Amino acid sequence: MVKSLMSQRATELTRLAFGQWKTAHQPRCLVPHRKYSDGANLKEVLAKQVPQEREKMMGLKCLHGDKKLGDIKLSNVMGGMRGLMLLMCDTSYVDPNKGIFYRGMTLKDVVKDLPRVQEGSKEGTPEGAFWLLTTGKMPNKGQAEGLTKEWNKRGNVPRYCQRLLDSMDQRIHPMAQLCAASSCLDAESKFVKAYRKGVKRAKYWEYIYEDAMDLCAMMPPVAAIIYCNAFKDGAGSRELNPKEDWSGNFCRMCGYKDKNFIDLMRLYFVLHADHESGNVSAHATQLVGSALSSPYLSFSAGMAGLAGPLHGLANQEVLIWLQEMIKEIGDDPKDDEIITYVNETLKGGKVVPGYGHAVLRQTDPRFELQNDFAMKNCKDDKNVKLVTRLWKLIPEILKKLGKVANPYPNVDAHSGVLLQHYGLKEMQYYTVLFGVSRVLGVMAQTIWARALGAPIERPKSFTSDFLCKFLQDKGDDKKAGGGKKK
Ligand code: CMX
Repeated sequence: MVKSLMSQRATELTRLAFGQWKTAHQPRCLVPHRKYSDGANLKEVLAKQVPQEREKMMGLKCLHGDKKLGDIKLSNVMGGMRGLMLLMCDTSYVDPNKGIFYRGMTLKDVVKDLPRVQEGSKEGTPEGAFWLLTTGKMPNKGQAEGLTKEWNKRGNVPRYCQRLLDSMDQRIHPMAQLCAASSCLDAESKFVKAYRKGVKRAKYWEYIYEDAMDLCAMMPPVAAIIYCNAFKDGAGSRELNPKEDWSGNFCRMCGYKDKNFIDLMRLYFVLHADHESGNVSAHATQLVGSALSSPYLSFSAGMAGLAGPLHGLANQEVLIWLQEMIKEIGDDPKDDEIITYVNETLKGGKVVPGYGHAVLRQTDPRFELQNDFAMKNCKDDKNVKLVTRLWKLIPEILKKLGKVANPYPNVDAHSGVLLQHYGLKEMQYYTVLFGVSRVLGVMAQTIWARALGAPIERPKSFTSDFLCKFLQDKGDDKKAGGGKKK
């Protein structure tokens, strides 16, 4: 009797949770969440949201756990799992035509609405974007400012990590240095310490949150040390200035003071922060985090993925390709010369870097937003002009190949020339900037993954022989079944 009453109550609760979910969830992907959250402290705001989100998940699992989301074809398995609805991620969503949405807002709206915190700044802060990604609500100015202050307090890089970076042979790529720095910071992990002592699962997220906040705070100084060691003989400040924001501190530590450049970096960090959870860097971070490795280790794994030429390294590759093109046909080539050069690249078996995307099917809005910035601030720059011309020419060439799913430019096709314009010319470093930005999205995702108890990932793999036999047996069954029917 008691048992049946309890199970009745459980069903009631899940139905209730699902009722709330039905009204709250579906629009969340599509409808902007502009209402400010109550409270100045991010952790307190999240502490209120976590129980509601947990109920929603419980409702989903209990009431709909056996619903099908689609069929799996062998081509999906052999095609990098593209198109399969396999992951849940609330921080952002990529629409093939409209691009990325941060918590239901287009990037254009995010960029427009983020609070301007620093005096005279024309761009919102990445700190504000982190607030949006974690809470689902646009921060007000005080909330965004509060996060900047908190990160300035948390951002001092421990001496052992500085020593590790100082000892790096400069043949080690800046991205490999970033992975090493982030891994070694695992020694700071509050989650690891709490886990060793024994902490309830429901409380994991609170320690993960602390690690995520510390890691975000330390990212600009870590990246600045890598930059100064590699390109400025180790010169440069390693102290955070409490009066500056995340981007301002980063630029000053790297030796850049131009206010427009700091604004560019604010924009850059906001634009590159998140891109769902299926891309290589985000997924690697989530996969490793699902084993309860610390956020430092899981971020390091994500950065190892970002360092690949088909992913984040493409922004470096774009510039190398562009410079080689300029060397060969000059910085003001005729259209025909550009077309021939692009065709030569393709004939050489290479991809055109900065073009194409696994999910997007239109020009990446992140490309367009960077182009808007360029048109306002440096439209006469020769490289900027060239990038704008390529935008018109390359899609037509790629379309003719007949196999490229998205012939339009992605985020990486623009960032390099803007950085070059302001004097940050060391292209081997560009993916580190991408990584600094990406920490925001993947840490927001990690906090929620632990808050909602996402389990360890363990998809089943099969040998190719098993698959052949499985398919053959299925074919035989069909034949036999067909025979019976007749
Ligand atoms: N230039 C030439 N060929 C391209 C191409 C490009 N920019 N983009 C895709 N193709 C080719 C692919 O190589 C593939 O050819 P094969 O069948 O001969 O192997 C074919 O078109 C189909 O590929 P697709 O379905 O269009 O693209 P994928 O989802 O497989 O790959 C991506 C997506 C991004 C890896 C690919 O477009 C590419 O290599 N682009 C250039 C590198 C780049 O800019 N990467 C950055 C992406 C943004 C990011 O993740 O950071």
